[in-house]
Amino acid sequence: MITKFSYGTPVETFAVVKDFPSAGHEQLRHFSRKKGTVQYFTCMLGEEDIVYGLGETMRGVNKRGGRYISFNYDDPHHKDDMPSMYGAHNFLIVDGEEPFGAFFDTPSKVVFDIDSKGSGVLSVACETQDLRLYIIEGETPYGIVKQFLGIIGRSFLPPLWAFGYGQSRWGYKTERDISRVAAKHEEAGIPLDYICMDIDYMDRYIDFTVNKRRFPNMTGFSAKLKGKGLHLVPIVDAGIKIEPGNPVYSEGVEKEYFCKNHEGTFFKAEVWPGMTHFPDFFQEKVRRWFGDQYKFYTDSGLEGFWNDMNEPAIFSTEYRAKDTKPDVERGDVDQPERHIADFKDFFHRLDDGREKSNYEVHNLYGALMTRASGEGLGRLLDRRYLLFSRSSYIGAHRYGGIWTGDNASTWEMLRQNVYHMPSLNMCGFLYSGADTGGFGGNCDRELLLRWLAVSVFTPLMRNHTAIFTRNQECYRFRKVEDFRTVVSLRYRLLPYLYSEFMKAALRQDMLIRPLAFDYPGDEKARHIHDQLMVGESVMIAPVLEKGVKGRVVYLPEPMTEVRWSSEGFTCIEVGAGERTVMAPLHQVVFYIRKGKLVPVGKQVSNTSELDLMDVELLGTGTEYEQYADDGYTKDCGLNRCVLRRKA
Ligand code: MIG
Repeated sequence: MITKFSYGTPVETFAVVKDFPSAGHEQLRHFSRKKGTVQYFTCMLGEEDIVYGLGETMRGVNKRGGRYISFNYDDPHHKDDMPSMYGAHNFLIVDGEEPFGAFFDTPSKVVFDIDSKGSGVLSVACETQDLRLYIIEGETPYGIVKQFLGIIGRSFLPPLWAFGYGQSRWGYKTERDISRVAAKHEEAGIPLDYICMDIDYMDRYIDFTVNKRRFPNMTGFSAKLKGKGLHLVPIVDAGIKIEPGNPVYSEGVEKEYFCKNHEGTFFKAEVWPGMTHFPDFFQEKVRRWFGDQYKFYTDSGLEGFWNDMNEPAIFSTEYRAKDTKPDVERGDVDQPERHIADFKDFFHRLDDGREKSNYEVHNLYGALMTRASGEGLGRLLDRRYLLFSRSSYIGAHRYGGIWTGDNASTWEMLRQNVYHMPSLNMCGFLYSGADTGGFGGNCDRELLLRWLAVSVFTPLMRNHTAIFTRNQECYRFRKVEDFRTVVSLRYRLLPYLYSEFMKAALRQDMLIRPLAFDYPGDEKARHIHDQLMVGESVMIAPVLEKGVKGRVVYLPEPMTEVRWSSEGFTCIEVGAGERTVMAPLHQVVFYIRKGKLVPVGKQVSNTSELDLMDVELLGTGTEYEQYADDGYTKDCGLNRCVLRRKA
């Protein structure tokens, strides 16, 4: 049961696609509301309640005990107490005696205090009078999430190649750099589907340009790679360089498509290209115009993109020098204060005619960039596109995926990747993943192997790292055959992983879940967050600790333990309960639920060689409903081919 409450005149966020009549305010039962300068909602948690959700936030799967601020922000220091990440996913689920979900649908800042003081109080402070609140009641947290996913619309459907392995590094500059990455993977026998091009492919970091010296013939180059089954994925930043002669700049100025400041002139922000203007993605016509710019790339045969810097990230402005210190006097020290003034100084024209400062509608900016590019690519391409963005708001999941930004090469960040996946799934972001191996810092062999063994199971599986960090491609490390083994598992599992992703997307369900969602009533499973369910058949229990050879795994029911190594799959049946499992670096262990099957395909060097239907079956089930299609046709409904197989 879903009840909608409306307060003030809410901004259209496009998160919810279903229309509901608003209920009377007196019907709000789960929270008590206080109206002041903020809308303040509170409730009491039961001693044993778990709070799920909040998508891209730190601290783990159970959000209880922390304070989280929905205010999209570019901060690479992903510590446990970091209040804001790049996305705003304001949906939480209280798993108590009477479980319920709550979605605070507003693009303004929202502060969630989930019992941070240990007094049992959950409070939500929305910094606006205008919002919609959806309360969802149901029997179980999983049931509540499914209701929520039902009203926010279907996930974006990437092409099959987007489920392959991707290699990226900030620092690849030339056609030669990229060719070398392709050749080295081939040489090492490591499957690969795409290579990302970071900002250095551009002419002086200007969007919708290519540096001609570095890439003399992008069309020819992308065709050559495609011949080998490889895709190029360029980055696109939010800001448009101020430069006469940059046609996107000139047209944007002429048509007044850029955001203006309080003086009514175009707002200037320094980002990678120098001073830029920000497109006002809040306007339909601007979104259309921006989306159409991707033609520059699609004309060269490119079909995959990552959108960056769209919180938006700002280095400096006309009024604020780069090194301004946080404005502590304002009181709120854990806020990105030095940028607050920037965000208050540029404005958006909403489709309903109102004008709002970026600060007031901040959390929608990146999501609307994603929408603009997703819709543009939808018009430009006759096939599915790959798109993932750094900033997001619920609703953007219908147009693209997300990655979790600038993590680091640490074991803590690997664990955080595991915790993020189910929370992101609860908020609709099925196509997601972290920078495998870590963005900041230097990754070592052990961490990369363990991290790859986790990423095998996340829809976005991309190795990415920052400039000035140690090279992190698999072939840079000793005993490259171990990396080949781990990455190859991804490809052997693709018939299952792709099928499960598409089923989850088309049915508006989760792909990656906490154990508690599949084993309600199992008290032990309820508190395990370093193991995950992936699709209907698989449970993973990855090794997340340095220097260990295995771990303790909890099995809520008897399962098939599958050990993958260079020799292939070995399966044994194991009983329910706790079990110590050895998992050396060159092997990956995962579990298949009792009575379930996993189809595994043949070894390939990329998805262009993959036959989704040429599979053998692992596990103890008798039937598996496999989803398979050509991997690129847009209207999957029509190309859908559901098979039932007898073991
Ligand atoms: O200020 O384009 O999160 O993935 O490599 C840094 C360079 C800008 C941030 C992205 C990261 C990317 C980097 N970008």
